[in-house]
Amino acid sequence: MPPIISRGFRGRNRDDAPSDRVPPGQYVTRDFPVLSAGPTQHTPLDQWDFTIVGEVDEPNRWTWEELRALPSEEVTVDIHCVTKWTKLDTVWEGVSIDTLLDGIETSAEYVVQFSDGGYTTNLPLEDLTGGKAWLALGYGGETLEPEHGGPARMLVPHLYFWKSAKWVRGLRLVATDEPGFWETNGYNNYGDPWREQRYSGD
Ligand SMILES: Nc1nc2c(c(=O)[nH]1)N[C@H]1C(S)=C(S)[C@@H](COP(=O)(O)O)O[C@H]1N2
Ligand SMILES: [Mo]
Repeated sequence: MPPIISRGFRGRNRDDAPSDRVPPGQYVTRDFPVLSAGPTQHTPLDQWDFTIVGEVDEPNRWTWEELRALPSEEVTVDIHCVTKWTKLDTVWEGVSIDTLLDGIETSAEYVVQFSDGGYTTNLPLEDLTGGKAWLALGYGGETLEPEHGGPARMLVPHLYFWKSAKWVRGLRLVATDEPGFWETNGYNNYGDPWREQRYSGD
C-alpha cells in the first residue's frame, strides 16, 4: 500500500478510537471482513463434535447438543487481524476454554487448534486458560455465520485473529510446540498484536 494512503488511514482512525485500544500498525474498521485460507466448511451438526485429544488420560468429546448445554457467557472484545484491521467491541457468545478443560489432567504446555478443512494454529496452553479464550457459538446476538467459522470457532482475542480457528473441531494438547498453518508459512509463532509480532522474526 502506498505510504500516503497508509498515513491517511492512520490519521482518520486516530480520531475514531482511543489509541490504547488500537495496536501499532492497525486501523479500525466497522466492517467484519471474512478471511479464509480455503472454502467455508459446512459440517452437519449431527456429524459435528468437539474433542480435546493428545496428552490427556482419555480423549474428551462433546456433541453439538452437549456443547450447547454447557454454561456460556457473553464477551465483548477487540479483535486484531494481521492484515491490519482491528474491530472494536465485538460481542460473542461462547463457552470458556476453562470450562472445557475443567477436570482434564495434562502435562502438555502447548495446544494445536484443529479445524474442518485442515486449518491448524498453535499456541501455549496458558494462552487458552484464565478467562482469555472461548469456543464461540454466537456473534452479535445471532448464531455464528458459517463464513465467520460457525457452528463454532475459537476466540483468542489477545493474539492476532489467525490464532482463532474457524470451524474448529478440537484442541490437541502437546508437550512440544507444533507450528500450525500460518506459523509454517512465515507468520510469527506467537502473534502478540501489541508487540507487532506479525512475521517470523518480529
Ligand atoms: N479454519 C480457519 N480459521 C481461520 C482462518 C482460516 O483461513 N481458516 N483464518 C484466520 C484469520 S487470518 C483471521 S483474520 C480470522 C478471520 O475470521 P473472520 O473471517 O471471521 O473475520 O480467522 C482465522 N481463523
Ligand atoms: Mo488474519
